[in-house]
Amino acid sequence: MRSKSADMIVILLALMLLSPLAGAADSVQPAAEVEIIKYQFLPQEITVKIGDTVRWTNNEKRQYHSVWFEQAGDPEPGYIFPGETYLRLFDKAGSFPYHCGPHPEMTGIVHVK
Ligand SMILES: [Cu+2]
Repeated sequence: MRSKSADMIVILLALMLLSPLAGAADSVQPAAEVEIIKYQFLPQEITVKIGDTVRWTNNEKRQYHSVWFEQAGDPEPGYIFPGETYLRLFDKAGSFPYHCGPHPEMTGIVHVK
């Protein structure tokens, strides 16, 4: 007979394997990082390679933001709250401007080569 704690470990492992979010977060290695702080995207302009993933991190104390590639045809994404991140894969070459949904004056651009 297995102990209760052994059963618990099996259940936890099963949950980890079944969770698509856990798998995705672990497998993605961002090629570039953008910090969101004081109503700015820093750096405001970045260049990555085709196939790269960029990670935005909201480092504000209280303010939420979003990273919206509206010109690329993306639907408006959810807000990123302090401490949260947003990941986007770039699979085509080009220059992709974006802005914050709630604060359209916050802009950035990703160049993909
Ligand atoms: Cu914003």
